[in-house]
Amino acid sequence: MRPTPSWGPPSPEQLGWTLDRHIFERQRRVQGATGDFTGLFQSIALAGRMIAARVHKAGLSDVLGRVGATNVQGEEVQRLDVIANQILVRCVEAGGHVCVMASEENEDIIPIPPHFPHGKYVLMFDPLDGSSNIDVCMSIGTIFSVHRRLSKAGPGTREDCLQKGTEQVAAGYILYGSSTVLVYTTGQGVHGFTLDPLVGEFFLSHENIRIPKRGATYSVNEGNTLRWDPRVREWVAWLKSADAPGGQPYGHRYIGTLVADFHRTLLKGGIFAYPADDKNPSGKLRLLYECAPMAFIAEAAGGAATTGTRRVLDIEPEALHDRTPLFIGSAEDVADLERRLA
Ligand code: P6P
Repeated sequence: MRPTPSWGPPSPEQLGWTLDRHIFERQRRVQGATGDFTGLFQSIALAGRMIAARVHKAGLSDVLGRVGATNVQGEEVQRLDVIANQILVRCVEAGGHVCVMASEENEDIIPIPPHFPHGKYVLMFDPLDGSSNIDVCMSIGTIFSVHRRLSKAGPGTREDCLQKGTEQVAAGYILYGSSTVLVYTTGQGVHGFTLDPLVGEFFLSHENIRIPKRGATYSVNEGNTLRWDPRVREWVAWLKSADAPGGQPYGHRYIGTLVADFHRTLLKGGIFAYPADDKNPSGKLRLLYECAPMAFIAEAAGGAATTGTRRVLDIEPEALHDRTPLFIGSAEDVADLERRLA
């Protein structure tokens, strides 16, 4: 064992505490684990590294693409979210860990090609959330949700995808920001890993994340104020007043990428909201691959997630692209909102 360096406890890198090692340790503790979940997670992490590499040179590929419909490599310049979608599908479909996938980019379910084995899991994802922010070099992210299949064998079905959020086996996101961070939970603890692009590995950087019981920041697109339910308008006005919890107005932060706004809320506390409005009466954000995975993470970190009147994880999905209003973050901040909308 190498001596602990005199300047302090060894960093995760020094301990080689990578995502792979973390997942293997978890597998060792799970009775009867087959390694299927570990394999799926490794495929997702590989896709995350490949997407990160493309996201962090997005402007360049766009410049290259300006010479015409194809870039200097002769590839057709595609939208980055289409590329991210293809990367995730290709990395996962061959592994034999899933029986079906669903994506924000695909109208219907994504079947596993018949020549690949069909596994026991279901993977749903938003391959590049916030992609409108790519052009202005703002943070974007990938969100994923894992369920166990309900069908017995063979190709997975749409019903395998339409499960309540409480049934998730795992949920997570990859934030492509000033650094690339992968955050995931299997329901017991929330852990964050930061990509070292030189090593090509995710290293444990945020062990057992707990969201503060209350924060001092709210995150919502105030441009929609006139379209909200009046009680939502009153709630936001209250947060901005001297009567706000703690006796001083909350700060306002809004990036416009759910993954980024949620990650800040998870680490610092406070509340993120995308309420229903008269343009989006069911809300804008999608249930299966945006709100349910974020709600699973928030609750595993000691926070909460509501539509305003009910727990997000209790919603029975009816269709792949169902939308829902979302208020998510510190337990006490969410409870304040629920009291106002009850
Ligand atoms: P608005 C990005 O387009 C997204 O789907 C989420 O990532 C984000 O939270 C929301 O929409 C932003 O929506 O209407 O404020 O631009």
